[in-house]
Amino acid sequence: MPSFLSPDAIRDRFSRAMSAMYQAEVPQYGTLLELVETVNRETLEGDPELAARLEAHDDLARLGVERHGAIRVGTAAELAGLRRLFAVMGMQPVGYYDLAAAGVPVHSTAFRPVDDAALARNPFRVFTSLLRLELIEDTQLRERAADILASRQIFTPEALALIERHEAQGGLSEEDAERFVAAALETFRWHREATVDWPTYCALHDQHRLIADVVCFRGPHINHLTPRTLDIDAVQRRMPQAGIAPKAVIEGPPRRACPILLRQTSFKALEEEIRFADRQQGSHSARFGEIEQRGMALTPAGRERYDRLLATARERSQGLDNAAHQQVLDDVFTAFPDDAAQLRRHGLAYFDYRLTPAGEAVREATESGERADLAVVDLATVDLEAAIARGWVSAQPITYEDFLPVSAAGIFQSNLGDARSDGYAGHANRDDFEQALGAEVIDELALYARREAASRQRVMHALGLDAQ
Ligand code: OOG
Ligand code: NI
Repeated sequence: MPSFLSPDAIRDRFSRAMSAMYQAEVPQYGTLLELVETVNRETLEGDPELAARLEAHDDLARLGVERHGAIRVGTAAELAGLRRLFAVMGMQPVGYYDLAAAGVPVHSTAFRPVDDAALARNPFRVFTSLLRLELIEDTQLRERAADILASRQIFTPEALALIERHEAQGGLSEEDAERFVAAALETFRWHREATVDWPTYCALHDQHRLIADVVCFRGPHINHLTPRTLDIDAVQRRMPQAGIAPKAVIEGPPRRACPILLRQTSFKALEEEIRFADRQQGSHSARFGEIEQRGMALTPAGRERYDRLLATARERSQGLDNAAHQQVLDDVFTAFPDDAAQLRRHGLAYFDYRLTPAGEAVREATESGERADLAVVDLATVDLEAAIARGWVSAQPITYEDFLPVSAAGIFQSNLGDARSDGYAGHANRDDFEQALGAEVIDELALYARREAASRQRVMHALGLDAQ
């Protein structure tokens, strides 16, 4: 058996290489990283408890590692190729996001690691959007765009060869993995030269800037990377002082004692010099930087409540600045419990159950058949809630590892610079997306539910309560 480098290690190397490339290409992203680092450091200094918690989870060392990036592709073949490329790094398509309803002619998934150990090692995800050419009304332009896309190859021959080798062997050696990372990086590089002439660019751009961004270049340049911040409100506030122009508002839920889902904000895409195929000089803007702060994953019931409250808040906060927008969110979200025990009892969020030291003692007593110490307890009446109340079991919220379509649309819109935000007529079409991808997307909610159920079953079994 040849020895392979683990997919987690390949993903870790790849995300670091991507970060280095992006910092070199987009200096303002480096400035954002510095600001995030400063705010993270100050937050930890002011909150030793948080620092201890991160340290205990081995999270401090990885705090500076990017959490996600994003790309956009134009054809089914490109999307399917990316699925194979990301599989080398243990990243699978999770979730389906329809953004057409929010005025962005794409649908998307996130390639990400799935199991806990892989997420803990390096959670790097790539939010990947497929352009929906069928939503371009002008037939001639639609066909022209399809022709241009059909003639490009976004993967290098070496990347393709190594993907095939990975599929044939079930892994890559250290040396091949190193070559793979370098070759894969080429797909996501920025090109200062467009593949089309200026009039073609303008025609596509007039339809939608996103269409020009996807169609007019050699490949799906990485359009942003996203580190983790411990205080997104502080970074948003301090961006202007650092010479960075933030988008108008932080997307997602408000700040909470028990953070839920995902909060995100970004700086606006920069105008960059481009040389067109007819030697015309011009510019294009696509690339920006983003930050994220994650909270707990919500159950379908919790998510439904979140979506409803968010819609209410958005209606009331049209046109407001971030401070006022956050105030509206705060007010509206008072209807959403902000206490871990309540969130659990109401079935609004997912939890990971573990035995406490007291629970371990019960387990040992159970295993050795000495339950005398428990004689006072009628075990038949002890369910999970009672085991938690007795201090035998702890419930840790499960972190949300995915994305939010309304937030994603907000990030897109603020970087497209278009006033247009009316929805496209087309319906969400998950089947088409999966057809293009060549696989089904994994249901993110099923992943959380499975993890919660497994942890529940483990503790109940350990306590000898699973026979009930
Ligand atoms: C993707 C925007 C969505 C997120 O974090 O929600 C996104 C894009 O602009 O291509 O990255
Ligand atoms: Ni993003």
